Amino acid sequence: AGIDAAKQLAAWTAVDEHVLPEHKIIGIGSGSTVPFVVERIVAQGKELNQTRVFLPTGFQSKELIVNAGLTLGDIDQYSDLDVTIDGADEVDKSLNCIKGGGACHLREKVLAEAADTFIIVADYRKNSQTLGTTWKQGVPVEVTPFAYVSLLKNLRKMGSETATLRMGKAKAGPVVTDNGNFVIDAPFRSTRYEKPDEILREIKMLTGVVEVGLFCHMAKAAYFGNEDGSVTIRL
Ligand code: DER
Repeated sequence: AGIDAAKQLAAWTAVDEHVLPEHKIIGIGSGSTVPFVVERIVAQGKELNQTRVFLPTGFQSKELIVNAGLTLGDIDQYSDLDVTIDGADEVDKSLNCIKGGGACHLREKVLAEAADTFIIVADYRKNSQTLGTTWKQGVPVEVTPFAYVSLLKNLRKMGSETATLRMGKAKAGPVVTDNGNFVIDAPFRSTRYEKPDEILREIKMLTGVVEVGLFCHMAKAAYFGNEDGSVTIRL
């Protein structure tokens, strides 16, 4: 099966097991796997979905919810979620994740934390023993634009010698997040990724950092769609 079939498989299996009729307040992540999550929830039927609200993790996620005819909820009103489902850029054996490939990790982490259950859905390319094995772009760090130069210096001093400001592809200048901030991608030597929560804490303490794309000890389960049409579930 191709990558998309693997994403769909992970998403459908996770929704079938973790988005049950009693779950009413649901966080929807960002990226190219979550559209399969939304399509599977829509398939649960209009009647059930009219009893639910769906909270987005950014512009793309909001569009997904609106275009699927699902009801948008605001986190200010629904601050306790039943379940949040999201993709990831890489997942290690302890379910620590690198997230932020889509520059949405600030709101993703807020909704992941606010949910009773946080579930990761991904294709087989994200299934690693240690972070940094397949994802080479580094740890995505959302930063306030005012501090990006000093942060590049401090991240390089911290051991990320090749930390770089994420530039737009179809846009001159840097990527700007849904929150009006910049993203620095900070690669580390592979041994550093063995203790992702140490990198997380060190980066988070740097002045000007808004949020770090390392989700440590947050996911309750990860669903990986495999090339052979099977699903790997890690708890
Ligand atoms: O930015 C993120 O963390 C998104 O969840 C994204 O990176 C997930 O990747 P995907 O497009 O492979 O689902």
